[in-house]
Amino acid sequence: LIIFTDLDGSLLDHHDYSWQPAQPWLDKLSAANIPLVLTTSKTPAEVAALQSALHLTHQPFIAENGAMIHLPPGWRTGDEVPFHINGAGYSEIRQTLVELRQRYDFEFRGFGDVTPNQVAVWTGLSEPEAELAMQREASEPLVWFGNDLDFAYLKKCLAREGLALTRGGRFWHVMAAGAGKGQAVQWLSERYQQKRGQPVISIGIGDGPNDLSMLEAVNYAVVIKGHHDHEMPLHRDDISHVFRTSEFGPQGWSQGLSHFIPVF
Ligand code: 2M8
Ligand code: MG
Ligand code: MG
Repeated sequence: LIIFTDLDGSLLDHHDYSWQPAQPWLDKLSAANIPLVLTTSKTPAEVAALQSALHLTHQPFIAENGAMIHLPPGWRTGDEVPFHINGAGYSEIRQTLVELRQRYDFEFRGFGDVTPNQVAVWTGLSEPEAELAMQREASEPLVWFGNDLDFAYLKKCLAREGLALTRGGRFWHVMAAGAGKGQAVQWLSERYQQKRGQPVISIGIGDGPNDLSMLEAVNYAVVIKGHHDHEMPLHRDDISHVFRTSEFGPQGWSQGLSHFIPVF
């Protein structure tokens, strides 16, 4: 068994980023040696900090919505690098966004346009935490201030450059088209399978539209009640494979695990 989990709004509370209500379940997973793979839109710098707070530093993780996969020592073969990057790097993404904005007057602000204080105000993170969130490697979160028509046009322009927009809890995220949490989960599941020499069963846990591809890529899906009104449609939406929680954040997270792993 492997568990892939989103952070904000799932393992972490949407507002204060706490995970206390999930602590009993975190302890059970670690006692049973069940890998918990953080699968998030956060940066590698943010995930590394959280991994050590959660005592998960020996695990691989998926950052920046699947654009970055980190393999810890012991997971790499030969001259393999610690990070796998899917698609365009950050400076390339920024350059494309800035050029498009100059040409069409698109109204958006990305993390690369603002100060750590502004990111702290947007997110509720502290300024030092905001600085970690601004260390982007392969995706750019942005706030859109324009109208729907212009947004649709931005989407089209980005698609021509091989980039796509996906929706997080607070921001739109620009990243390589085709990269995503689902693709990264699939890639990493295969690595686990190779390492163990047997098929693995996976549970995915997420609350937002950017989690849908991950929830499709796992065997069992926990859809956490979200602080948004987007529908969370899944292809195989039957009660034996998908559980939708009645609670938010880390409470819902625990509810989901208790549903699929009732023996603990
Ligand atoms: C950003 O991501 C969240 C996740 O859903 C969002 O879009 O609301 C990230 O880019 C991340 O780096 C940051 O920690 C987070 C803080 O709210 O916002
Ligand atoms: Mg989330
Ligand atoms: Mg997320």
